[in-house]
Amino acid sequence: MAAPVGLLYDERMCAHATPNGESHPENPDRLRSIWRKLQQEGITDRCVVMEAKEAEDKYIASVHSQTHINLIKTISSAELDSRRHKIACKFNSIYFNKGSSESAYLAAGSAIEVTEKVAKGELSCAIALVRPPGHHAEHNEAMGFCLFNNVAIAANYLLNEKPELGIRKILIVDWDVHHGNGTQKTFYDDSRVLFFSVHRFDSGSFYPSGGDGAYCMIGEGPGQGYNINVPWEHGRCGDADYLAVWDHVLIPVAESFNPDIILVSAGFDAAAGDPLGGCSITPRGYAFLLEKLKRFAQGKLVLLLEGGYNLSSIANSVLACAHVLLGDEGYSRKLNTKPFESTWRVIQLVRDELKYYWPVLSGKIP
Ligand code: 6DK
Ligand code: ZN
Repeated sequence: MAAPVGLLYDERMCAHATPNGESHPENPDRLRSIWRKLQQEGITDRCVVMEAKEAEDKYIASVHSQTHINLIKTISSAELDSRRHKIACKFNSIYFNKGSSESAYLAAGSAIEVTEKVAKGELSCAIALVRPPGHHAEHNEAMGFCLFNNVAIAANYLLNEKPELGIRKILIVDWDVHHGNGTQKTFYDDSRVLFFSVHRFDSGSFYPSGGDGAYCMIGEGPGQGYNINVPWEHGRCGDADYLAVWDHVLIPVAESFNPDIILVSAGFDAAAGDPLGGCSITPRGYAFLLEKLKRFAQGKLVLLLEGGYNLSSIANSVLACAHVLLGDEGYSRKLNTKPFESTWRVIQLVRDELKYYWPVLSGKIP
């Protein structure tokens, strides 16, 4: 019998919230709305439900500086919210309250926990509903609602701490609408981790603005060719655009790379209705994209929640992904909309940039 599907949810990760109750898109209701939906639809009964465990500092240290770890560790005991607020202002798009440290440690620990269980085969695949999100967090910096880089910590854990599990090559697929700058930096010169990100770029003006998400950022040293960015020049991209990127960039590269496990930085802010993303992926679209990843690495797939700010869009999108992981039929139907002309241009630029490293990308798009 196939190993079960894991689902991690822990109310303690709802403790991270704005200090004075100001509204913020990255709030605890995000997790709760997803969880409620999965309960209503009977998904929670069909999965192995897991609780979070705090990550140990030594594993977080594979990505973050000791200074950064100390800051996150002590931020919740900083005397007053006003003091935390002042510290948060030094960062870019960050808030802290008294629950922030514990939530950050639980999110990173959850990523490690589910990833290890999937790598071992105790779970066939898994979804970890974590927050705060992680993919913007850099070596020495919290930013973009992210405190610790959960996905990078989990990937390093497998590679550095668990060689006996035989995970030598990890594909990270970041479909959050924002570029995963922190993850990119962590593995920029590392050929064991292929980082693939598709995100809004808008000539470098879309968060996290700057040039890091450009298609010419392909990695360096031994990591050259192992960093792939697909930067949208505008919003409105949807199922057909993402599908074209999968068919003409990600899937051919994944076939050549042949990963031992796939970690998805699964933000749902490119979903239709998201207030920050401006894109239009449907739940069925997400299901279709995920289905295409299932045939790699013997189905060893881990979804780690990143962004996504429309409560019903994220709940319905995670639900569709859960159906795919559970092997339910009929959730990933091809949609017959067409990609934008600009999508083909971006895809061709990415293919030309990377064809030297991935010959399968040579030539014009069929
Ligand atoms: N700030 C993320 O989704 C985080 O990638 C995105 C961070 C965007 C910061 C800029 C921004 C707002 C917008 C509206 C209201 C308050 C702040 F890391 C992830 F969570 F995944 O749009
Ligand atoms: Zn995002």
